Order: sequence, then C-alpha cells, then structure tokens
Amino acid sequence: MFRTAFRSAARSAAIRTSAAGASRRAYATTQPPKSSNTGALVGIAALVAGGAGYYFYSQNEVAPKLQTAEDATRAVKEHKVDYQKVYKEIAELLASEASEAYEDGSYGPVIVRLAWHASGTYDKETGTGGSNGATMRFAPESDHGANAGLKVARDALEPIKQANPWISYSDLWTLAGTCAIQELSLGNVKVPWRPGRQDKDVAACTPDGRLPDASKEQKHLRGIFYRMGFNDQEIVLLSGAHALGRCHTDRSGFDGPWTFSPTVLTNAYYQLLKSEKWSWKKWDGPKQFIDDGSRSLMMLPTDMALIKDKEFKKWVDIYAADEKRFFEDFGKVFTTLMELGVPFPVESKPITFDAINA
Ligand code: FMI
Repeated sequence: MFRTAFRSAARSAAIRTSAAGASRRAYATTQPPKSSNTGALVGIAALVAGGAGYYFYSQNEVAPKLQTAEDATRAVKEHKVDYQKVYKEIAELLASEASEAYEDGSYGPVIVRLAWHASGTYDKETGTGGSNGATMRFAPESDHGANAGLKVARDALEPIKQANPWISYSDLWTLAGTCAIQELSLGNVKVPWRPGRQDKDVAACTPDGRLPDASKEQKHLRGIFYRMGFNDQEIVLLSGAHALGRCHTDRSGFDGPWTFSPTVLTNAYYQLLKSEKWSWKKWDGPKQFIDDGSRSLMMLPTDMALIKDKEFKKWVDIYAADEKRFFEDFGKVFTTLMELGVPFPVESKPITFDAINA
C-alpha cells in the first residue's frame, strides 16, 4: 500500500513537473567496472606487508580499506572498489519491504537528514566538523538533541557497511544521502559524489549547537549556514529538502509533513510556502505553523523566515516558479554540503550515478 502510494505520488509529481521529462536525461556514469583482479590484490597485499602500501585489507583480504582521500581516488582509478554497487544496494534498501513498512513508505527522508547532520557541523573558520569523520556514531554527538531519531538511518545502513567493509561510514552516509536525493527525485536531481572521506574517532565529535535551531528565524539561520560557507540562495535551496519527510514529536518535538508527497522531491515546498495561508498551530508543542486549507501540513519558524525575509523570498519565488532550475541548483548545493570539511586531492573525480528509480 505504501509502495502504491509512493508510486502514485511519484507519478503525479512527475506528471505535474513539466520540466521533469526534459531534465531526466541519462548521465554517463564514471563508476569503475566490477572487476576484481586477484593477482593485483595479492601484489598490493605484499606491498602492505612490506610497509610500503597504502591499502589495509579487511578480514577476507578482498577489499582494500581506504585510509586517505588519495587512496580512494587511486582505488577508483585502479578499479579496486565499486561505488556503483554500493549505490545500487542503497537504492534497493530504499525500495525494500523494511523501507516500505517505515513511515510514509521510505527510509529516504531520514537518510537525507542523517547525511545532512553529519555534514552540517562544519565550521569553515576552524576547519572542524563536516562529513569527514562520521563522528555521529559516538556519544556525545549521537545524543545531541538535533540528532534525535537518526539511529533509524544509521541502523538501516549498517548491513550495507557490513557487506562492504572497505567503505568508510562517512563515505557510506554521504553516498546514501546522495542516492536518496536522486531516487526520491526520480532521477531529476543529479548529485555528483566523490569518495575519500575518512572516519575519525570519538575525540573528533563536534560540540552541541553546530546545527541550526528550528525555532529561530533568519538571523540565526544565516549565522549557522554562513559558518558552513553557504550564502542566502543556498540556504533557500537546501531548505527545499523539506519537501521530503516529516517532523516527529518524539524527535524534534515538532509534528507533521511539509508537503503532500513526503517521499518525492519536487519544488512543492516553495509552492506551498507561497500558496497556503499559514497560521500558528494551537497546541501544547513547540511553536510551528499549520496550513489553513488541509490543516495537515506544517512549517517551522525557520521555514517561514524564508518568505518573511526579502533576500530569501527572492529565491523562494524563483524556485517555486522553476522546478527544473531547482533540480539543477539543488544537485550542486547538495554535493557541496556532502563535501564540507573533506580534503579531497585536486585530481579526485566526481562520480555521477544513474538513478535506478527514474
Ligand atoms: Fe531539516 N528538519 N532542517 N533539513 N530535514 C527536519 C527534518 C528533515 C531543520 C529542521 C528540521 C535541512 C535544514 C534544516 C531534512 C532535510 C534537511 C526536522 C524534523 C526539523 C525540526 C525532525 C524530526 O524528525 O522531528 C532546520 C530548520 C534546523 C536544523 C534546518 O536548517 C537541510 C539543509 C536538509 C537537507 C538538505 C529532511 C529530509 C527531514 C525529514 C526527516 C524525516 O525523518 O522525515
């Protein structure tokens, strides 16, 4: 039933989107072929044993464990790892029965939120935080209020980590966010992704308070996102991800979805911000907005700030009117988000995956 709902919502979103067909072009993939050359692996194992190699082998001695971004770039070049395979496994997870049985019928939104919260801790002044580390595996970061509920996403991805021990958690989580954006947008958003993140230990956990507080408004939003290196246009763009998913009283305290199709990424968030009449919800919970029409949608104070503030509103108008542009710009900014704090080597090349659910 969830799948049917998802598919029909997806279809109607796709139909509604006149730009969708045009933008659903097939991108070339640059992922390595699924070859594994045992001879070469044995050779590299010998190098490792001699202390001169870059790769450390996992228990089955098949997959290299990547130590640095340079290792990842080299491994891709040498066809030692297959990120397309991992992408496919994540896409299959999103379409799995467990995912269907999860609220609204998809793990996708909570996985997007995991990838964003793992990246959005970045501080450009100190170079700390960001997606390079996956320190949310550890307390205290896993217990930060902003990360409530993200265990669902981490646990859902764990079997994929176990099946591919060579991939770092930081690469897995960002690849999973990338995959979810592509799959939930039915292939309309392309998110080029680069491997090479390294997991860090508990000492690298970021302090609480690095992520935005949804109860605040534009000044706070700017302060936090500028610290990551984003500008006003990008703040509005990133907020468009709230077309997906919902708020939970037992996680953030807020309640409800932003759009009618929370498992399909469209520009509906901007359209609804503009078209609906929003008023304060009368309830016992934190201050949030409810739409006067269906009374089933919500907006956070930070969402409403995007139409209250003139500079932000300019971009809301643009993305509400032009979904094709939203898809294109969103793909780029999501890549930037996923790369915050990652010291990629200059020669590292992005991989563009084909969406499976396009
Ligand atoms: Fe959002 N979010 N978000 N969000 N988010 C969610 C859920 C949610 C905030 C607040 C907020 C971004 C930015 C910001 C995303 C994606 C993204 C919730 C409900 C809250 C309160 C959590 C819950 O489960 O109760 C802000 C205002 C403060 C942190 C904010 O700046 C960005 C940049 C993104 C990705 C690009 C998604 C997909 C969800 C739905 C999660 C779910 O479980 O359904």
